Amino acid sequence: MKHLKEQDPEIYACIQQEELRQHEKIRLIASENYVSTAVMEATGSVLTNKYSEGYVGKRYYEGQQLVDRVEQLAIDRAKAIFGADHVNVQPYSGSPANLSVFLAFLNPGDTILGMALPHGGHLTHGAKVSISGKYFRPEFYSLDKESGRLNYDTVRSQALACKPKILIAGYSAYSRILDFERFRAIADECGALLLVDMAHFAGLVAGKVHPSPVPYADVITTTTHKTLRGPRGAMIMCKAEHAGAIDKAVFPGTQGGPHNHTTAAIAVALKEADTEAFRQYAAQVLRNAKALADTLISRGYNLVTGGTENHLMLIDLTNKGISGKTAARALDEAGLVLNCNTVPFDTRKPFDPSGIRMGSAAVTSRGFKEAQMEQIGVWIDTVIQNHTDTGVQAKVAAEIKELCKSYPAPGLEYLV
Ligand code: DSN
Repeated sequence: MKHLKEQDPEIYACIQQEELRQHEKIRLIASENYVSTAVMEATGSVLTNKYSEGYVGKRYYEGQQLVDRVEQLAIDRAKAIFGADHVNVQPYSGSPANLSVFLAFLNPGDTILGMALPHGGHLTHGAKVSISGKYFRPEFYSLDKESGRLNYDTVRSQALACKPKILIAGYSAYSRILDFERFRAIADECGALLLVDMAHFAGLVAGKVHPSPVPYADVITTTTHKTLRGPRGAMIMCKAEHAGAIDKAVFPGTQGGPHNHTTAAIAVALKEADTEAFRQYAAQVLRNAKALADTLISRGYNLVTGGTENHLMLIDLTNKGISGKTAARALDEAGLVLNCNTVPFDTRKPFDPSGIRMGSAAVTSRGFKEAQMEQIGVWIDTVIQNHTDTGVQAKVAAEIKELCKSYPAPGLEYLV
């Protein structure tokens, strides 16, 4: 980055320090990952200089010879991996992707039914602070109080009562596999379209270690940067009959020109995702989550739903006498980066809730296996038990730095 270093030393210094932070801390934020150097190179390419409003073969600007090729490669690769009829690779990220789906099928005031945000749903699934909750009429299903799991009979009776135009299946903090067949049946019974937001588990679907929603959903949205390990971006997949409505809703409905550098990086990430190495990564993500979950359960931690079937764990810290925010801050000081999170039926406020959320994707990308996950569980417990002790935090941080030297993160190998 010699040009950046010369021209903008302040930003250069921030990026250098961020590289170090990502290298020497253990990143457990369930929505984060490390992209490959190839994905990073495509993201930082001249494609950022080009305007391309429109779609392949039908653009409003000239000079699209290579951009068309890039976008078609991204589409073809997504179709090959996920088996979808139609793919739009232009959404800037997950929230605009979901908004585009609403624009395609809803009028203001129409009803949508999704998982409640405090129960693990997403802001864009109808939360009242989001445009999805302001312009449409959101209804929510909750998790079962006893099991912490979805109760499909409850989802069904709510759907039959409120008759949503769109039924949403998807989450940002739920550690179980969704029953897509059941969601499909409920959507059919109440006359709704089924939207699956697979942002969190797209990489697990691509890696063939998680059921695919493609045979069941009318429309699927996903970000490309979580378990899928691509750049910040998103895709919408749908059945052929919805292709026109989706494309129109993305452009010109909610967006202008696509971010071609991101499209190229998505194409690269999808090529990587169609390899045996990626399938092994996806399988290891699951084993790693289970190893960490089992370690924490054995130390008396209360995992919502009692465990995990994906990359994600949600822990209710109420029985440990510490809030989610206090725990997350202490853990960050100790080199364990995660986020505080509401738990179902939380009595605390979202900014300082009762839980913490973790995921195993980023650590798996840097090569951690079950033994390192068990060690992470021990460190988490040690820091939480001694959360006011900065000496303990410093000691754990030093041990983590040492461990990370043996597991260079993709793209940051030069730091070891
Ligand atoms: N905010 C993301 C997450 O952390 O799960 C989802 O968009």
